[in-house]
Amino acid sequence: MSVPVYERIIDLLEKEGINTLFGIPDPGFIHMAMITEQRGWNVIAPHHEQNGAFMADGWSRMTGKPGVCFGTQGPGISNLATAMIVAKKEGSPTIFFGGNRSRTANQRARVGRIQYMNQLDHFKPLVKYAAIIEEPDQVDEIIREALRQVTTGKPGPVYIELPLSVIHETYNWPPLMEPEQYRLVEQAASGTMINKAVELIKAAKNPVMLVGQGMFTSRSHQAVAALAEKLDCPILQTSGCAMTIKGQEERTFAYGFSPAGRAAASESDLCLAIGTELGEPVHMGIGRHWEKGDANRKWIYLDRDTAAMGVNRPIDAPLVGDMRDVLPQLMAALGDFQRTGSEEFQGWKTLQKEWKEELLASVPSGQSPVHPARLIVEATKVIPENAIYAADGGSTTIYGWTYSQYKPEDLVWNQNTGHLGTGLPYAIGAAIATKGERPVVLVTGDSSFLFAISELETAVRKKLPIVTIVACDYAWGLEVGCWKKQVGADSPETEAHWGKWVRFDKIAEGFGAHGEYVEHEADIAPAVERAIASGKTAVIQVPVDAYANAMDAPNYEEFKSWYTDFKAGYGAEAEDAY
Ligand SMILES: Cc1ncc(C[n+]2csc(CCOP(=O)(O)OP(=O)(O)O)c2C)c(N)n1
Ligand SMILES: [Mg+2]
Repeated sequence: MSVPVYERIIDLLEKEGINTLFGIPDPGFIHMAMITEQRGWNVIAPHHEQNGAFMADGWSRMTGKPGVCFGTQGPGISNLATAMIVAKKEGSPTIFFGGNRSRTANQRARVGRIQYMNQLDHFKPLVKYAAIIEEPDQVDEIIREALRQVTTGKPGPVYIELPLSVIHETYNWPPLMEPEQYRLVEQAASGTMINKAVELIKAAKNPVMLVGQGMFTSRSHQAVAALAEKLDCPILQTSGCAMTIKGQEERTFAYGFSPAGRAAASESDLCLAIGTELGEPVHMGIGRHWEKGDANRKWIYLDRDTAAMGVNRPIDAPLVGDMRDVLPQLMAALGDFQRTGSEEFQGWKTLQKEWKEELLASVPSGQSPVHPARLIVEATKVIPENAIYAADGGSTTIYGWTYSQYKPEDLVWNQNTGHLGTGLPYAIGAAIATKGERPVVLVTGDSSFLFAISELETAVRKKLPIVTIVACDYAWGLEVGCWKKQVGADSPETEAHWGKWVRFDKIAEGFGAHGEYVEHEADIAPAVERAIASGKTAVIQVPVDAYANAMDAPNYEEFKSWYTDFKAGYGAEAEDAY
């Protein structure tokens, strides 16, 4: 049957279970938008293409499927460039479609071509794969290569260009194939290495599991929980995966940001690292909390990226594969083996409990403006079980890591890139992915919220239950701290502060959302509860103690230590941190 190019692309994406498109439709994409909506897809137009790409990323994080976004020729697609860089850094499988003029425009020498640039040359270095569909008969080949690239190895972005001259052409395509016919849909690990991992696990006295964002994006929560129960060992959260699997609360400690996490890492004799880059925020598995016992600690590393094995640190049992396939494989190989947690592990659980209680008791109360730690405690203690947590901001995020009373199973935030302004778009993507059935709570710094605040309209239009809590110091708080620490108490803090008169609650109302301005700590939790119960898009503005936000972010030394050039055997001082 003869079908236009734009429709064939949708057929191919639909085969992968994709049903959502983010972008601002223009003549290059209106037909695609129309046909997808007719088929029951979600089509979401953001107010900035970059935000649309971040929404696609948030959607992908909650579905485990590639996100799809598009931008019009010239300015629309150039607005997507940042998001391509971020997707590459974050390992987000995002398909970026760009419109363009007809293919002949690419070959012209004339100047002054309106809304035109050689897009491929600009974007090629930013993505894993970039191609222009020049002829209809290339559609299947190029789209399948795009799907192969985003989902294979380290997930990442691709760029596919659709010139106006091609998008409406029709063609008689062959029947659609199943994904397993054109790409790797299952990837189990080497049997030899699985056996080696089993031996290491059986021999270990104090194993730990270090679990990163890969668990979350592959939606492998339950498989990780089953393994942790079999090993009866701690789950150490990387900061990118600061989430807690239901039923695993007692064994879950933040690596680096909790005394129990630090103790478990340094006392362990085996680390099973899953879905993490083993990057600087976990000191590459070598520095700081790993330094003690490094010579005798064994490492099992499970990741999809063949080329990541043994790069940051030596690995004893590399398990290359998709954790959806490797975790069941490892469980089967372990058979009826069942560990009983060590005495040390019991001690870390007690340490964690006591530390949490002490921490809570130490949070300043009765201050005006509210202390940022108090804001986090009050705002997070009433978040319901099924909520998705989103984070954005500088000091606000650091306070959140330590003081959050909510243990999210699903957390969307931009940990690897640290790209501010992703919070609201991620929240929107996550809410769309869960069909508005789960509340999304975004805790954000005020400056970060302003980057994409226009998307409040999108959230209202799509009727999304997103509650945003804005910690207001009317400043780039983390940078204010840098000024004070590096230049001195009387530093000029050039352009680190901005208008104290800004009212986020009123801006929210202007967009059609519910807005509240809360000054007293006792009013925070009721406001959050009300907003969540309303099921509507809501913004709660809470002024916070700006000095504390800048200067007292907890575990700041730990955060600073991420920026260190670790060497094998590197010590705990983090002297050369920035
Ligand atoms: C896009 C982007 N620009 C700049 C930075 C550097 N940066 C990191 S934290 C921060 C301050 C964030 O301020 P705010 O969102 O108000 O949070 P606060 O620190 O005040 O809690 C800045 C500028 C960044 N990470 N990302
Ligand atoms: Mg701020």
